[in-house]
Amino acid sequence: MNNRRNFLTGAGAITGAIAAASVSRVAMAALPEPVLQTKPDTMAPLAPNTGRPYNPVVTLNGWTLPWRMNQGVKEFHLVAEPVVREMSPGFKAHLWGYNGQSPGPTIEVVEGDRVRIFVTNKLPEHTSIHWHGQRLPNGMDGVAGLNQPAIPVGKTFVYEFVAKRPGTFMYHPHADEMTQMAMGMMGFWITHPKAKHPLIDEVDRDFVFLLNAYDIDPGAYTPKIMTMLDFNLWSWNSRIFPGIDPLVVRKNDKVRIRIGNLTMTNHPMHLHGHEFLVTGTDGGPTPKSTRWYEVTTDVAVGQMRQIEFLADEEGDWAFHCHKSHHTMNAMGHDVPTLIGVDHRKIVKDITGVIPDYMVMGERGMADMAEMDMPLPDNTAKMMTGEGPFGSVEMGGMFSMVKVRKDQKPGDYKDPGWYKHPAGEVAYEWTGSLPNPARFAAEGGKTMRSQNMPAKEVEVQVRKPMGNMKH
Ligand SMILES: [Cu+2]
Repeated sequence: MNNRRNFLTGAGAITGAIAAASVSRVAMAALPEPVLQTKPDTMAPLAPNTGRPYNPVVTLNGWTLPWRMNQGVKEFHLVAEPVVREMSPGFKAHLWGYNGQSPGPTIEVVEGDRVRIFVTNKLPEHTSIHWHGQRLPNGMDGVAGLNQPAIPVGKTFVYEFVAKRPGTFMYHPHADEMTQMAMGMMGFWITHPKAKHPLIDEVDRDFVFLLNAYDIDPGAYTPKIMTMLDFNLWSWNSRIFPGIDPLVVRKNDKVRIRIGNLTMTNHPMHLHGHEFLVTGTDGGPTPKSTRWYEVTTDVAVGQMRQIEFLADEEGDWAFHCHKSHHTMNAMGHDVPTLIGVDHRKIVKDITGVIPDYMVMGERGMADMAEMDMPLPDNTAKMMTGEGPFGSVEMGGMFSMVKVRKDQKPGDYKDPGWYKHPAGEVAYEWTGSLPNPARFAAEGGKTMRSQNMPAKEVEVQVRKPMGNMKH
């Protein structure tokens, strides 16, 4: 019997002798116990207690996978399986992921580490894992059919390679990719530098999260997998605001945030109150000469961006995708918005006949945040974040960087809302409001038009239009 084949046919078939003969010169006793995590909380950084030291990352609403050292090899065990992910409090989705969660746990290693990852397939169909961005032997790249046979249901495969270059990477299936990624199968991989690196600064806080998206009908539990662009849940690490934890930092901390995009569209990520540098991409750290300060950086499909800034302004600073449709949650009501149309008189009559009938805010969409409209069970409310001054009117890809001078080093606990110093909050003007003079004199124009239209034209913007599934 072919030893390698035998080794690859599953956990039951593995013995130390066969493994040693077929896959590696390093003897392998047994599979490492898979570690599972079912809570969606942000776990404390996992300080390495074996192997070489490094400064661990913090996975937003996620965790880092523990490993075991086996004769100098870092061994991890990923289990691909159906999971239930709480996407925000009270809203659970039936996804696929790894080790009890979607996304899977973050894997952290050090440049030069020899890594062995056992992947057990508990999905109802075959799978594989592609180690997005890594330098590795071709047969370890994880494209089913091209680099390896797909991992059949119930079987365990082994990937083994040296983490050659430091940087931020992702992992995801490369077998029935459309389905499996739409169902939430993905995770982060960090390779820390082995020594001081001229382009990689030491930071006080190092956050990671993936941008992902789902199309789950209101009241349903399972994502629709055929959707290409019209997703209705825009998430970070399969969480939507207000279910996304804040990024808590101490004033004057040097902060790094690593963002990977495994959705089908780009996301301009925007930070308030600070300027950042893009210090890394999929290809590793960026040369210093290419760095300039920004407040928004676009993360394209399949890309990773690493941003860094000095958190020297106290406060609760918004951090979000700048596509406004991506900071909303599910809208399953196929009703056009009619801003400016007063429906009050007729709505009462219609709801008597059609209980679900709803008019989308004739004064804009802000009503939606306050209106406690009846929703099917297990539906994420559209814009529900509640701040210290009322509704934040945000959902989806939104969180905050909370900068506090009294936050302890290494403490990630939410400090609550920022207490603004007296006189530092925008306030209502209660004096008189003079009319701008030019309106009366010049009809609102600083220069007269030469050719005025014969009839006055006035347009109304209807926004958003049509099918509101965002
Ligand atoms: Cu976006």
